[in-house]
Amino acid sequence: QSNLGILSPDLIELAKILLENDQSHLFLHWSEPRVCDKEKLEFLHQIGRLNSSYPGGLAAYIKTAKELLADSKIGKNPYDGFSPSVSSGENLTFGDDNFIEMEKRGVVEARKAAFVLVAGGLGERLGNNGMKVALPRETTTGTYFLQHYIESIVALQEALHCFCYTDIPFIIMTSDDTHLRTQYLLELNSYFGMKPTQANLLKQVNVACLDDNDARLALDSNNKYKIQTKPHGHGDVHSLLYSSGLLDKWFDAGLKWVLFFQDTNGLLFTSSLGVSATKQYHVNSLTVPRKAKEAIGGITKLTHADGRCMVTNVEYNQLDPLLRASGFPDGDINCETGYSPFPGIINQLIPELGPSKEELQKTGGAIKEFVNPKIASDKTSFKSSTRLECLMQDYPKTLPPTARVGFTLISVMDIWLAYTPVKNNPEDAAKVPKGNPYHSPTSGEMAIYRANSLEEPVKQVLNGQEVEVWSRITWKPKWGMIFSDIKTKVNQNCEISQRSRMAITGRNVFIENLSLDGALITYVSCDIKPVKPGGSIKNNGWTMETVDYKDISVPEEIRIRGFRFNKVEPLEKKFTQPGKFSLED
Ligand code: UGB
Repeated sequence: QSNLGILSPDLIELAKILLENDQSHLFLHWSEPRVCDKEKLEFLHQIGRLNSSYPGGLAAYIKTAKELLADSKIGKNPYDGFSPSVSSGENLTFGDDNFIEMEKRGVVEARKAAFVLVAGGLGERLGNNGMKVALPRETTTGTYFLQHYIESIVALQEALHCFCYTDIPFIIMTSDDTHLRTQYLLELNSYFGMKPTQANLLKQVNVACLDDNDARLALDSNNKYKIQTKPHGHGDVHSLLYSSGLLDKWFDAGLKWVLFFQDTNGLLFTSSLGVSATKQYHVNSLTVPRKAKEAIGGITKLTHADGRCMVTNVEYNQLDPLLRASGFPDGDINCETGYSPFPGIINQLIPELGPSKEELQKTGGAIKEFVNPKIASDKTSFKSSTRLECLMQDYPKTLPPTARVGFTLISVMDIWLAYTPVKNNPEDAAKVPKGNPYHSPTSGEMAIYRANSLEEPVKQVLNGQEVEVWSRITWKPKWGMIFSDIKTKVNQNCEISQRSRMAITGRNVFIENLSLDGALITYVSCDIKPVKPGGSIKNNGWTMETVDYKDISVPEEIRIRGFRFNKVEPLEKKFTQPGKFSLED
């Protein structure tokens, strides 16, 4: 009865469904016909979008919300009836024969893999003004996280060129917060050397917010013809891959693995992919030794009184209470290794494509959700609206007991390569209990140098965090991605002092008999034949100067680290010909 035009019958039907699902409050305030018609039309289109982007539509969303909110109201533990225990997986020791074998196998398997980066979060805990994949991974070369991931995939593809008939697919899940910025970063930098057709963005959309325990959808306080929305979490990546048809497309193209990773981790996947293939895991998680109560989820075997059993992530805030309630009065504590017996999840997940495609078909791409309302002092209303959320690592929770779910636990040494996330702002990082990782821009960059160096470090306090400062050695992924390759590229007679800085860019650079005390940057314009630099180099190099994170005269991406480099006297060497070179004066 208005000027709403010809409305699609689907939208009218959807409005009826909402009324049937206790959502009449969405329409009660509607003005008489022909007033605010534009707003009403926008509202109907918004509910149409919210309906079509959620597996099972808004009716399913409201139903699940009612169930989860009822459980949360009575304080029901999602793990009720389950007993936690430590599961077994594949433990790898960095650099030993098994590790080397798994890495080599992983590289070969990578020709059948698609890479998926979840990058929809803005990183509220870090509190910087941009998105995290656009931050430099380290400031010696200034390589962005996204650039590093792309260069790693391209390097892998080039190494596999005789086996790879098609490009390795790379998907980035973005959100309203990060989509345009990601697109811009890629376009501005010519996709960092990847074909634009190879990197594709999938945007996750927010879900409707909930106002109360009856799962009434929340209206925007400034616009009564708009539903409030919030992010649904990184678990959306599974439904997006499923609904976009990519899983089918990849399966038909002969791919076997999907490799999920997140925005500021190292991309250390080769060994775990080797383990997936060897052990025929349907799902494999790359895990790291985890300090008790560290703010990362733990891989846990959960056995129910009724016989059900699963190996899955238990979030850090739930693991400790679950253990205490299950006969472990001390909760989550370090064992004799100095780490919790529950390996830490770092959101690097490898599902086997075929079984995962079948499973997601059953759920329409949906994975288990949770709700976390902040209850007001009257003990019934919410402090602010809430919404359902889901985590990508909760995918195994809906798998049948027959699924082979495993994990690959890497050694302490590998943590520096695999898990150096940049999550905490300097102030919060400085408050992290002694001995636990800071997970800050400072510790993230230092960990890269730690992984690449041998010379003894010096200790330094930067932005209130005591860190080890190692020689600043970095290289491009095409120079070396796996341990056995890197080992062949540096001979035994090399020494690089703690104050030094070195960056290697070319693929076929073999460092021989090099003694460096200063700074050396090598560029190679001929990448086919070997270039062998060596000799004894001493110069004033690059100095490191402390910076306070509060000093806004310094660019944000620098001051959040607490240091910056000054190029005093570096040796920059460009090799245009193959051969042996002495870099001595
Ligand atoms: N992300 C999205 O793409 N979309 C979203 O809606 C939200 C995030 P956080 P979180 O491995 O370090 C997880 O916020 O969720 C992306 C695990 O829960 O950094 O607090 C975002 O861009 C935890 O078990 O992590 O914690 C980023 O790339 C633990 O293991 C990624 O999702 C921890 O990660 C993760 O987002 C970890």
